[in-house]
Amino acid sequence: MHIDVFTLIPDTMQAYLDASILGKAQLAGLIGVELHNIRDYASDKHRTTDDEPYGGGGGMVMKPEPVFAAVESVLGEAMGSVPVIMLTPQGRVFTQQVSRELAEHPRLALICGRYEGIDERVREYLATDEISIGDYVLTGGELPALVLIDAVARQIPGVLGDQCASERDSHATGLLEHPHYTRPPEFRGWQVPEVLLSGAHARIAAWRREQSLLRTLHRRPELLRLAEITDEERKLLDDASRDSEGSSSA
Ligand code: 4GT
Repeated sequence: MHIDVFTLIPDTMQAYLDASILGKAQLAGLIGVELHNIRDYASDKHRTTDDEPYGGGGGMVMKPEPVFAAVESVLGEAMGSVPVIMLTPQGRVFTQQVSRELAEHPRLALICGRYEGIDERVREYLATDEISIGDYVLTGGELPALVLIDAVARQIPGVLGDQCASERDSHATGLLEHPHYTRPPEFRGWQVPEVLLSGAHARIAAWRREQSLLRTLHRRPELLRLAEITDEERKLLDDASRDSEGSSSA
């Protein structure tokens, strides 16, 4: 998977991309992330990338020419076959499902806005997709781009040490994850659940599944509509909802 990122502040993204799992994935050739400074594609002598909004109202808007020049020059012949994704609060909301869809592509291009945003013609005539990471406003699209890259990269086989790790995750199953524990077995008087120390693999799997189901019921019940649940599990959840009616312990 190759990802081209277009931004005015490439340096801010480099450290995160080069650390830990993403850094190793790049060294292993499993992903390649190239950061392109939009300012390098501004053609006037001051290399201007922003200007005042038509119609007034204050703030600055990113000019279209350097963004078009950057994306067209980097993608070249690949224009038209590579998704050009703008990160914007107005885009479709990023989910595990969207990250799985994007991970199918061999190459992606990401455009990060700053200031008040980017000239509308970039959205209309250059971008092929618009993605938001959630309903809040940030100072730029760089953090959303990193979020997208991180979520997509960890679906690529080999990026996580454990081949199946990304399939067990919260949300991958449609449910929240079970709790995790490690040594010591007692910390400040707080015990690790006995079943996890038992070595009984089937009991452990059953306990984890039940914890996942109950956590999802209590914290994110709306997720249960789409989750794959057996009839027996459905009954467990119905009983649990009935038991907790009026109370609130999660
Ligand atoms: C939030 C998101 C995003 C911003 C999000 C253009 C100028 C947009 C600043 C940018 N804020 N981008 N992608 N929720 N801010 O994904």
